[in-house]
Amino acid sequence: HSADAHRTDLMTITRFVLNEQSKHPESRGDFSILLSHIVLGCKFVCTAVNKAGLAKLLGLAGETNVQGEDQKKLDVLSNEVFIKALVSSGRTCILVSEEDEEATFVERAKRGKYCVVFDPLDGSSNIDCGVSIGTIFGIYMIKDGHEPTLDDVLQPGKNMLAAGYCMYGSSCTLVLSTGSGVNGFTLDPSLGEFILTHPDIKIPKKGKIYSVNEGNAKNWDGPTSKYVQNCKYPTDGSSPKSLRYIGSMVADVHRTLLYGGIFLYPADKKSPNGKLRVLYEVFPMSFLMEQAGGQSFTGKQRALDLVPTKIHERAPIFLGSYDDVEEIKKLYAAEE
Ligand code: AHM
Ligand code: MG
Repeated sequence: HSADAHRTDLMTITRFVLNEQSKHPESRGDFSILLSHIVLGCKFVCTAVNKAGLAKLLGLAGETNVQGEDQKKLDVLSNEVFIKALVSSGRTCILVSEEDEEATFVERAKRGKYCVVFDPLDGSSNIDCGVSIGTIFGIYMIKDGHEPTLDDVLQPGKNMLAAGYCMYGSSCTLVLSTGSGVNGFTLDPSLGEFILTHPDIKIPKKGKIYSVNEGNAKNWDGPTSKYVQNCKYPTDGSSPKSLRYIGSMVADVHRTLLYGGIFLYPADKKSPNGKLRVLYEVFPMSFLMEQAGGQSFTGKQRALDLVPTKIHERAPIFLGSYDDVEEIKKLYAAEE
């Protein structure tokens, strides 16, 4: 009986990834080890996020703790935890974090073949009011036996080996793709393990929700304005779409993945490249969307085809249900 199996035959994320990797005899368990260090970072941040409100209540924020250290801001703390966990995994060579201006090159003794790009705590404006935030990550692999350089991470998103995010919401959910579909795992706090709860996620072909910061509407270009107008006043006899916008990419994308619809952070007159970062926001989310059967578009091209020239580069982004993204693609094509 399957419900029973669910309760007694627990598919942890480690077991799941080990199973997946066993299909590739060339992999020597390195990826599983790397992932277990990412998972550790996520668990730590989850605990820190859950305690954040309490810490403030007790008057700890901004004060010094027992060791005489200043209380670190949650995003700074999360970054340090991920950097240390990734370096100590012994499986990484280059790390790019939203929090650090420069990439981190791992010292030779601790070096491995993976490059990890990540945003340790995305959605920072939501931290102080307890709304969902998340960690986003993408993984590349360097070619064997060569000295790592920035070019190893300045690669199109389609070259990523794996991508995922962890959402610190009403529960802690980790969504992962290693290039053969998308799977979701929920942290069981009593076990301290991520358990497979959302196997083989597929995004609905068409959705009923659009998600965008409409406060920027006055600066949008023609196709974006037209698309959002169509969401509200459809001309084909269909019902208007609902608007949902949290302002946390992980939460907005997670809802889009499960319920369908479209998430957009378009270019505008003030930010011609939009706001979101190519390497550790646009690419991982686009990778997951495509793996779930959706699409991701920059207004000019398939997002995963983009070749970044700087590690903190930005790009406009339209991602979600296949049919909904198809519509915005047509509007941009008509522009040209
Ligand atoms: P952050 O990295 O400073 O947290 O900014 C990224 C966040 C995304 O999570 C979210 O999609 C977007 O910024 C929201 O931006 P805005 O407040 O302009 O709508
Ligand atoms: Mg961010």
